[in-house]
Amino acid sequence: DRFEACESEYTFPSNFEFGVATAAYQIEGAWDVAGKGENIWDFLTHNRRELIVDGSNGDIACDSYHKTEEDVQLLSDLHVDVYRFSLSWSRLLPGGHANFTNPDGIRYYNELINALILKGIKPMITLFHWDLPQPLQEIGGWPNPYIADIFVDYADIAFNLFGDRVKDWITFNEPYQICAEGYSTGRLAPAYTQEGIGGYLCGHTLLLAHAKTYHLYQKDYKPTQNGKVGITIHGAWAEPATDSAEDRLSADTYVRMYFGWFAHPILSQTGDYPQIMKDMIRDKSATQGFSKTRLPEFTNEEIEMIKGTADFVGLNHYTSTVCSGSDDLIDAKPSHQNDRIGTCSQPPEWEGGASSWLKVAPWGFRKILNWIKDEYDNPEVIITENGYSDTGDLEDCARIRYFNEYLGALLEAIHEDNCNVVGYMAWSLMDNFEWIHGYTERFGLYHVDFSNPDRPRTAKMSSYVYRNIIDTRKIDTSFTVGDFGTC
Ligand code: PNW
Repeated sequence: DRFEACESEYTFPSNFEFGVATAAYQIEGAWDVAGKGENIWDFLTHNRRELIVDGSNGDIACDSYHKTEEDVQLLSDLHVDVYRFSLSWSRLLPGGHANFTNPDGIRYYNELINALILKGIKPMITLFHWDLPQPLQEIGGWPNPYIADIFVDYADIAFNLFGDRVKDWITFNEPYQICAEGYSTGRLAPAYTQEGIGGYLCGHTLLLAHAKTYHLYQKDYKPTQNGKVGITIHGAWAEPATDSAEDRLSADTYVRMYFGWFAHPILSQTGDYPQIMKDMIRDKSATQGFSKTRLPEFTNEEIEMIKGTADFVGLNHYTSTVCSGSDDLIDAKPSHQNDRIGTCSQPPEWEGGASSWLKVAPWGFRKILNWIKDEYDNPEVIITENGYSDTGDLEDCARIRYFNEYLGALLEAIHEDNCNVVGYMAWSLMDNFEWIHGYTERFGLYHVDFSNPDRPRTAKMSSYVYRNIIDTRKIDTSFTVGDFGTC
């Protein structure tokens, strides 16, 4: 059970890498400074303000664009080995295309990378964390297959500019969220609602863009730069409500059609989308009167081209869900939800964070890690995000408990189950713009005062707890910090 997990005497291996993660749009601000182009989050927050719960935007956010030295100092104070951040595509290539590179974007990321290296912190770059250049949206965004090669051009420029110093690359952050939320449910930019159609077209382009980028790196950069390229996939665990075959199938299908949508083509022996996903969408599409399946199909060459294109798999994990029920074709409108089997939800009694979807279930972390190990022959995994939201208290005891419990579950997965996890990034370095939830949900180890134009950062209690874990490689549930009370 979860309390046992945090009493763990296991330690993190000495070469295990700890870090924190952020994303450009959520922290940088400076949205139109020094030649930066407009992206889909600038556009959405400025033009569809009603979609953001507090009507806010990332125009200034944490103002990290102007605080390179200060933020690198925070990272140094935390004793992290790695800092995972994303590049703003529009800051580097204002129009999205490779024909014009913005010198100020190059300067800004060079200064950040150099400052990190000076402090002994390894930069890990996410090429795409949701902020597509608006001009590329205007030609259709990710459902347009031509965007794949435009992305590869952008990646090429980034490898070329920064790859001498950056050895850890992530192509995409959470393709499921980019596609299903951006083009199907409409909960993320560009907030399109082509349910059951747009998301699959988007996913198809992303997989091709990812694989082509991987091969570009192998061919042109790996021989001289010798880094690694991976992809970050969001993976919630789905637990069957009961032991019935029906509930187990419902939960299994959830994991395969969510995490597996992007993991299977890249990590499995056979490649391509998961069989159950192809079957479900083909059958439902036929019933719904479509002439062919709504899930695009890869050619055999494409299947081979995508297979094996990850030196590591990044896992973003926060929570779990419970699934039950059988396939129900009655009133099945096209949607990703209806393409799965049964329904999934989180029991109301589960303790939760400020984000409605974030319920605390550390045992699910261990289970998804074991599922990945068993399904894909124990690939190298880096936890690229894990964290807890509240409303911003400095004495953030619930966050501390969350980290202790989830890291305890991770220790068990490493030591008892042999899961090949080599690194862990906490989300997030500091409170930031939490997408459609604006500044109402806070994930930071550092507090940011968004009412102060200077955006001062203040260490929360959890930052000291996390530093102690990094220093000692152990979880100490009784760890306390001088100025704070006890949890
Ligand atoms: C991640 N879920 O998204 C993103 O990568 C971050 O940018 C974001 O700030 C962070 O989590 C916190 O929300 C998620 O459905 C998307 O469980 C979906 C889920 C969780 C996180």
